[in-house]
Amino acid sequence: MRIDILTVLPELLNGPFSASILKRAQDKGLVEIHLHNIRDYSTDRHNNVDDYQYGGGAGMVMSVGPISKAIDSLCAKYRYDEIIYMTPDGDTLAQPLCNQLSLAQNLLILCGHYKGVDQRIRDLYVTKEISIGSYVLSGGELAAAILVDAVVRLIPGVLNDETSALTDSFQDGFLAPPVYTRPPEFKCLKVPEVLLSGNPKDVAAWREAQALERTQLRRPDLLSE
Ligand code: 6GU
Repeated sequence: MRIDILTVLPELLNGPFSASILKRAQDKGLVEIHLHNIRDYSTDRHNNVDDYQYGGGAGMVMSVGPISKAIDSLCAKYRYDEIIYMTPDGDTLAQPLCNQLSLAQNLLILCGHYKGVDQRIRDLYVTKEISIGSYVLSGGELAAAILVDAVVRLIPGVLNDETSALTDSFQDGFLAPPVYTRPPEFKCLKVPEVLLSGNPKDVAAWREAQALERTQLRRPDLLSE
C-alpha cells in the first residue's frame, strides 16, 4: 500500500510513523508513507496556504490553490482508491472502515487546519470524510496518524502471530477479555484459576464469557448493532 498525506505540519507526523509497528511495516516494504507539505505548492510570495473566509467570521480557511495543485500532481502519478479528508464533521472512524481501507492500493489523506479547507476542495476531490470522535483537534494530523495506524496494522504480514489483529477488541464485535501474566498472585489478587488450568477449551469459554460481560457492561451499543 502507498499512503500520501497532505499537511501543513509534516513534522507532527514523522514521529508516529518512525517507531514500532508502523516503522516495521515500512521497513518490510508492506507500506510506503509519503508526507507532502502543502506549503510547497503555494505560489504566494509568502508561501501562504490560507485566507480570510468569505462572509466574515473568525478563523482562516485553507485555500483551493495549493491543495488542488498538490492533489492534481499526485493524481497524475497514482490512482487513489480513496481521497480522504480528516475533519471533525466526517463519519466517525470504526473498525469496519479500517478493514475496508486496509485492502486499498493507494490512499491520499488530506489534513485540515484552521477553519478547514474551502468547501470546493471537498466537492471536487474528496471521496471520504473521516472524524476520529466527537471532540475538536487543532488539526487533522493526529487524527490521520490514528487512521494510518489502525489501517496499516491490518495489512497482511504487518502483524506477527503474537500481535494478531483477529483477537482485537471490536474485530469480532466484542471488547477483548481481561489478560494476565506472571506472577500468579499480586497484592492479594489472583490470576483466574481457569487460565492456569491448561485446558484450552475452558480457557476459550472463559474468554468468550468475559468478552461478552465486558461488552454488555461497557459498550452495550456494540451488541445492539
Ligand atoms: Cl479528523 N480533525 C480535527 N481537526 N478534529 C477532529 C477530528 C479530525 N476528528 C475528531 N476531531
